[in-house]
Amino acid sequence: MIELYYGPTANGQRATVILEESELPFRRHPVDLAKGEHLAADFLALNPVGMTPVLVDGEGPGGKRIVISQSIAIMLYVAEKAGRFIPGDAYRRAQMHSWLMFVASDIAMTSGTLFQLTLVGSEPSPPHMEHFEKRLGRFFVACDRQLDGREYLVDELSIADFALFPNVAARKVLIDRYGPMPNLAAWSERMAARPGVARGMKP
Ligand SMILES: N[C@@H](CCC(=O)N[C@@H](CS)C(=O)NCC(=O)O)C(=O)O
Repeated sequence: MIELYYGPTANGQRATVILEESELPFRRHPVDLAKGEHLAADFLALNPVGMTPVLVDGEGPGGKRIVISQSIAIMLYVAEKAGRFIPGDAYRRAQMHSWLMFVASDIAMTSGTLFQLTLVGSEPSPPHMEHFEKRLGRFFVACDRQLDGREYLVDELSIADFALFPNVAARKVLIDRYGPMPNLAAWSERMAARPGVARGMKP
């Protein structure tokens, strides 16, 4: 059985969305970040970095228990195990990896920085917030262009779409502020309408 330790954030949602969509059985273990549960000894034993999400599969490759952190690595693991959402075609697969890295290192990072700024000082600094919001807006415009004439980022539905969705859902306001982004807005509605995505987005 797969056990998932997660917080109700975009990183956690990436894991719950791919698990719900893959239809593999799993058990949810919410981790209360506000209470510091991610820094408790039992959680640090799973991930010494003290970050959610973490997936534990008692029946990993070769029947061995495996512990995986990093939301994108979790998505790749689950999709591979389920045999879904990873293009069979090498060209599309390479494109999917490119979008996954963009989500992980640029989109999620910038969105995470915006959240971190709200934790520093009594008021988030407006120039810093604006800088990172503009940057994220620019990244969303790139996604909108990629989706022009396509239903999904690499033409077929893949984990790149599931990886991106939680960040777009969390920062929807930027679509209008730095848009118009009609392709990204329509894609977002298509993604939100999927029952697996809807279940995965619930805390
Ligand atoms: N790159 C990591 C980021 C994980 C992450 O930032 N997790 C947050 C919750 S969204 C966390 O556990 N933060 C606790 C901390 O930074 O102390 C991933 O994709 O999983």
